[in-house]
Amino acid sequence: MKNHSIGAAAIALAAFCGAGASPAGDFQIGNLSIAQPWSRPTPPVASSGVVYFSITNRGSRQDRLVAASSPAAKSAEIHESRTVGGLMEMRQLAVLDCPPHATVKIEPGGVHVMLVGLRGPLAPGTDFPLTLRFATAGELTVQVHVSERE
Ligand SMILES: [Cu+2]
Repeated sequence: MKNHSIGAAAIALAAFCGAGASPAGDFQIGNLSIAQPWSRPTPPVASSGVVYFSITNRGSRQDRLVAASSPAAKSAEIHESRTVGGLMEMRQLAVLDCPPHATVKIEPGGVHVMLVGLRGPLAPGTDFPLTLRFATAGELTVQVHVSERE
């Protein structure tokens, strides 16, 4: 009996975590795959954090990332870093295009999702949810893994 109920709970949890979470840290919605969302740990005083991942669009039509949000911060913005006159600056993007049959890499030095107004430090080894809203595919919540990379 006990094993039965544990099994049911595990299945329910898997269904809840939902829309195609795989052990590799990849998430699916519609024609889109979100691979390996990660974020750097932040010191206690930090008020912002940065999230990286990649979006693969296997479909034949363009989609676009239109919004992001996370309980880890007051807001989540799509930003682009670029060097202008020798200085690195960031600007906010209204949307991020995801062309058909292509992968958009959201990685250090380029486009990123900025967590503005962190509610607490991002601790190494932990995960937090990030909800991404796409114009066509809809809304998907991924788990962002906090780790040092590079
Ligand atoms: Cu930024």
